[in-house]
Amino acid sequence: MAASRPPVAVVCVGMAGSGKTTFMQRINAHLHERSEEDGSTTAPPYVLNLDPAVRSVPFDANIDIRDSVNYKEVMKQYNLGPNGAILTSLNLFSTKIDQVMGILEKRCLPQENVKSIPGHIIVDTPGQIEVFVWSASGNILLSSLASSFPTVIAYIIDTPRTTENTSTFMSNMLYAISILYKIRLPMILVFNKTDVKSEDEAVEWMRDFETFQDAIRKEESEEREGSGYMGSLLNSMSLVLEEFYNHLSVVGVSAMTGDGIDDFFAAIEEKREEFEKDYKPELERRRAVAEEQKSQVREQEVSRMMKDMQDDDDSLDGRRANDDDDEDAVNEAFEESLKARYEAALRDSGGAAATARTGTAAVNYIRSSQR
Ligand SMILES: Nc1nc2c(ncn2[C@@H]2O[C@H](COP(=O)(O)OP(=O)(O)OP(=O)(O)O)[C@@H](O)[C@H]2O)c(=O)[nH]1
Ligand SMILES: [Mg+2]
Repeated sequence: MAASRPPVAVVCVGMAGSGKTTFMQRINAHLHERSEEDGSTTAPPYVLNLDPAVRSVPFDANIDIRDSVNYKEVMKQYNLGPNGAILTSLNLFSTKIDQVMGILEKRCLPQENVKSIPGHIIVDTPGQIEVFVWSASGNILLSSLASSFPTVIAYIIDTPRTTENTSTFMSNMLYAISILYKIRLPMILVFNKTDVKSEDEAVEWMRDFETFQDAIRKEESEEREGSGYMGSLLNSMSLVLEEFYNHLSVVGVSAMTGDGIDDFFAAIEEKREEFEKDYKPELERRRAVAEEQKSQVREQEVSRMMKDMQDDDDSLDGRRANDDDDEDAVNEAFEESLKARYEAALRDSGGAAATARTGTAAVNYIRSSQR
């Protein structure tokens, strides 16, 4: 593998107990082996643990959220329950995202004088999936990763549990969709624990909705009298989901035995290309829109402030009735230059801090900078 291209970031998400951490351990071991085989070009993976509540991880993490945030202390200090403490820990960690990205970019992006870089960055996340996926900090972490590296979501599924019945299966698929649409990054469905139950049934349910509908009918005839509304909902959902399934890669693996891991990495390569082709331009478009919105807010801020100044001057100088044209022109030029300076000050201070300086405070700021 060429050392000149950036590694792909693989973020493992999935319901509690689906096997994320065991899967991380497996792919970590696999990639270490691979790097020993062709050691000269690809370094071992760079490993991140973002689960603050895990007691011990069965792999060496290069960056571990537990090194910077003490989950138990967060619980005590902020008087929080387990989920609140995980969320707060992630929030605290995400305030250091610049440092984290600095390290990642230094260690993982191609550089002169560095012989080999990792082919993959692998990331473990908390079992409280909603805390990670639906929080601002999760969003910050993922979008920062995706801004520097091709990023793929591995959605880990507990196959034996998920294929227990059609409604559990459908619930899990709907969850996967909600994550796909929320995160908007390429996703691989990883049917884990295939040493206990093969993924074949699940894959067939996805690929052929008639098979899924047969399974619903079978369940209904066996035990579910009176649950007709569920059956018809599941039936219609299976039709709707066909399109969604077409956009996903599906692999069956056993994190325990290592079965299917090569298929997983083949899917990662596919998704890396998809990221570059489809997702990256879209991400860049969204970033440009956000930047545009920010600069509009800045403009409005400046106009409002200039208006405030105008009002101040009008009330003070209302008595000076007949300003001549020359003076107007000078004032206009002066205001333009003030505006430019204020805009520059806003930009330099990153916007957020400076946007707080509104109204009179901003006027004072500019006036003091005139002296
Ligand atoms: N049989 C079998 N068991 C597995 C496999 N992968 C994980 N497990 C078991 O599933 C349980 C949960 O595994 P973890 O890796 O801790 O799952 P997790 O998703 O990280 O769990 P949380 O972090 O608590 O959400 C453990 O008992 C694992 O041994 C597998 O491929 N086959
Ligand atoms: Mg775990």
